[in-house]
Amino acid sequence: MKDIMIATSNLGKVKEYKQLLEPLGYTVHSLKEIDHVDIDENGQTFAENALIKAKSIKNKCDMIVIADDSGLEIDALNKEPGIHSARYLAGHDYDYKNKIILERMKDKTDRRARFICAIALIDDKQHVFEGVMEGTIAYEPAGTNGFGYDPIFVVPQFNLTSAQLTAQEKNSVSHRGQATEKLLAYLKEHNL
Ligand code: ITT
Repeated sequence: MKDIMIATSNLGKVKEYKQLLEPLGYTVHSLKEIDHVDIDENGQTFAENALIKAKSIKNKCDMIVIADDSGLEIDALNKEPGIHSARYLAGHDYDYKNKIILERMKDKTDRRARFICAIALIDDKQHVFEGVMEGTIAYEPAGTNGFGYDPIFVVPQFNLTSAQLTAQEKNSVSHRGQATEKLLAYLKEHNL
């Protein structure tokens, strides 16, 4: 087994990386296994923030370290919450955050939105692997799978919210699934 540290405290992400990487022979570790590190995510893009997280953890453990910065962009809300997806309406749970987004979207006919994921990996160079899942914002929340904004994001291939998809279905089309495919191609090419 090869070990890989995902520099995240988000349990939803950890679960998805386990589903994506463990069948391929990687043991997935996360920040709960190491001492707390303060990370200032002050980048302007998903890629910059992913690199900031990966760099902060890189020397704290002796294995491949990757970091994931991701979020939801909604066209009718000027691409909000975007890189602020985790901090949006800070202190509230996702039932509330999703409710507020649906209220803000009440009269919007342009429902286009996308999930974006940037995975950073640092070896002798810096690498960022990106994935995007295009979709629309639902009118009502639906589904209990996944995490975060999944209940309000409709995936066109299934005509269901990503919270109504099985893990396998979501990973087959998701931003994280696509970025992970690119990461895996790199790891394979470099025998990592
Ligand atoms: P780490 O920085 O510790 O990885 P975080 O949750 O703070 O955890 P981000 O800054 O990358 O991570 O914020 C990502 C947010 O975007 C996440 O908290 C969700 O609200 C949302 N998000 C990202 N991917 C998602 C997905 O697949 N499904 C639903 N929501 C997602």
